[in-house]
Amino acid sequence: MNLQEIVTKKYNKEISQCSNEELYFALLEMVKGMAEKKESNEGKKKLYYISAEFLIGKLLSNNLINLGVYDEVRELLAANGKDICAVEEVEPEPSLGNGGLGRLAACFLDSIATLGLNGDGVGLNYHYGLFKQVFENNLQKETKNPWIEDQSWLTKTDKTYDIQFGGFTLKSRLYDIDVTGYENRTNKLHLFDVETVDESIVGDGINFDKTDIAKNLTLFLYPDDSDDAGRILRVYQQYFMVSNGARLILDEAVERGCNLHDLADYATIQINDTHPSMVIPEMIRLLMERGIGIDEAIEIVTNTCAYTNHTILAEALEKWPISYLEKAVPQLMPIIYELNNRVMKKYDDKSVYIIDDERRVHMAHMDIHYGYSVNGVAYLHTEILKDSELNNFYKIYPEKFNNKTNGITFRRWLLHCNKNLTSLLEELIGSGFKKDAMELEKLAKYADDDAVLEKLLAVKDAKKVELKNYLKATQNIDIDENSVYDIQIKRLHEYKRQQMNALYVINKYFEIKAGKKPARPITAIFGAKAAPAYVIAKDIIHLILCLQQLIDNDPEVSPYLKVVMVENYNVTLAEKLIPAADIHEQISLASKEASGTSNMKFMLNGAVAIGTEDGANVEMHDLVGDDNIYIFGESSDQVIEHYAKADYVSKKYYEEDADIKKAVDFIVSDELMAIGNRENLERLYNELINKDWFMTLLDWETYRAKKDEMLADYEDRKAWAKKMIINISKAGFFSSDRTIDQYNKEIWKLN
Ligand code: 26V
Repeated sequence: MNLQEIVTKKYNKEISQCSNEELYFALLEMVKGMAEKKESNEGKKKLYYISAEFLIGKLLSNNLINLGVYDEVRELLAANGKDICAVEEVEPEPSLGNGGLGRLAACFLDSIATLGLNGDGVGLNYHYGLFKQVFENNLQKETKNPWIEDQSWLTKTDKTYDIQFGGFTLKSRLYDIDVTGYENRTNKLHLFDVETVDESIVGDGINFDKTDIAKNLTLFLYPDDSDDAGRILRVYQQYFMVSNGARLILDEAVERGCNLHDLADYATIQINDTHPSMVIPEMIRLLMERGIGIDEAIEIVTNTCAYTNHTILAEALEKWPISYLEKAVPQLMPIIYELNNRVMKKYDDKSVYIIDDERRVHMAHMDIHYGYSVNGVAYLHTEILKDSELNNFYKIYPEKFNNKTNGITFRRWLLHCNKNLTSLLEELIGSGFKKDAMELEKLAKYADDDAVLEKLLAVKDAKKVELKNYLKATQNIDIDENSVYDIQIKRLHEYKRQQMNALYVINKYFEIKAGKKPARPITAIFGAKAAPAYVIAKDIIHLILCLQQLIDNDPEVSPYLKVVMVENYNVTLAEKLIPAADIHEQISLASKEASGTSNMKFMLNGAVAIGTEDGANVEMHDLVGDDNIYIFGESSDQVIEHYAKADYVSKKYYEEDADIKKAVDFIVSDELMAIGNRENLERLYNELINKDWFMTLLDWETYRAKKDEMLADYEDRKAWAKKMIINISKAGFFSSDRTIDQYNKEIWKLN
């Protein structure tokens, strides 16, 4: 049915008479109908991308683009006096992910469908997602983020399983979301839910009874893990996800003619970080239940599962106490013991055991021993895994280790979010880049073409005005479209060093006060959610919000400097912020950011990076050369050595550098105390001078010098536009189509 037919059937109205909401629901129905008609790949072997997070963002526009009807729909709406952007606004954004890892999973699904591969996603249907961030008194507060309406992208299926936990059983139900490929097939995102979930148990903010598993299992993604109850709930969630996933995989394989002994010819499972790692013992258990002996079951599963590592941060590598597993999933423990015994018999090295001396199960260790592939997510990250973090495993299984540098879908991060730039590119190099991102290289020939550079700057200016209007309309924030937009958007974490950027802002504030005005006003934009229990991260948000208020109210400084912390940073906001950025901040402590993916999105949209040699920045630097990226700071080797020698002392930097001292002291100044809370600001101040585990002060001086250099260079508009065009021309490598093609050729081998 076309849109008018649906509108007539649903509302008995003309398109022009419908509200934006009615049009949204009608389009939803239309898209679902179109997606259903697309065939899926019925190849013998199928990929299952299992992930606790799929940060899918709004789906309407993307689906319209991928189905090839976006322009047609936009025109039809316009002819009826309707604006497609206003209809898009109606769609709620699900927050089914924390950040990069979840967004990567969503980009991957898009590319898997676009490349026509036989592969689906498997995850959980969290009713309230992660959380919605609100600011109150310059502090982050968490509230629930409901997104499931009567009509939604979810399609209820009749697939249900009985999932057994220690002492009780829960009935699951599968919901599907269509994943439309760009002018290609449609795949599925399978999200499991529990029938007994009870939304009414959520009280204030995101508080709920963490022990009532039947009622709370799929309410939230990763609830606060600062206490035992929260952590055990994560185990329940993870087991629920993988037990359902494993049953679905077996059912589908059998339907396609698999006899279970040959499962690895029918299915491959990509384990996205360690959250789904229990799929290994669970699949072994299910195969044994179906009559396969343990040796063979282990072999089958090892040939089916592949693991992706997304971080080297020790605190993020999951190690579950046996006591948790005994309580939640006792049926897995005999298998986990057996897997560990086999490792102990073979290797005389405790560091590779699955169970440690403190009776904790190292999920990554299980993945590496009992999977056939281990990959990192950027060149440097994989090298660090091989050389240090997982070196003892690399020595045992060198053939399992491989790199798959992350990527992003250009459908969402160019075609959808930056139609102005897309049109300009089409005008210059044709539309081949939409299918083959490497064709962006053709742009390089325009790097010295003044007329093209002017047009590119005009596109950027238009997106800057759009952002200004959007922030005014949605958050009542005023920004100056003639200022430099300097943007840092990512989860709030000390290793990402938002605090270093904040100290730069403080330093600029002092310079302006002292009469040294920047050549052009600067707008420093931040967007970040902090984990609810991550105290210092919340203190950093507090500092940034206090700086925002202080500067806004200082007429001496505010014409030249503005700080903005956008509320509830999410995919939708990223789509507005990224096309408008002049400068993007990729300033993690070298070695700590596995890859980063916003760096790729900014690059594609013609922003220039200031960054450390970390994650995918390294590859970006190689691609664009020294002139088109601003690199500063100590190398990952130097940082790793500081940790090994324990020789970094932040106090030394604080005491020996007057500018650092002045900026850090300002955190506890009377001016800021008058706005903020003593407790938060003092804690952050003390952390920085007494601990600073992620070495903010180490790189601060080189960061400041590099950013000043960058801001000076920005004033040569033509030279800057050339940097923009070179960044765009080299961004093709970061298409997730390239990444997925490599996963398929080197790991999945789908036919
Ligand atoms: C998780 C946790 C959980 C406990 C508290 C601290 C903490 C810190 C970090 C994490 C990260 C988990 C894994 C993750 O999200 N990694 C991100 O994956 C992206 C996609 O590969 C990659 O671009 C980012 O660099 C990486 O941080």
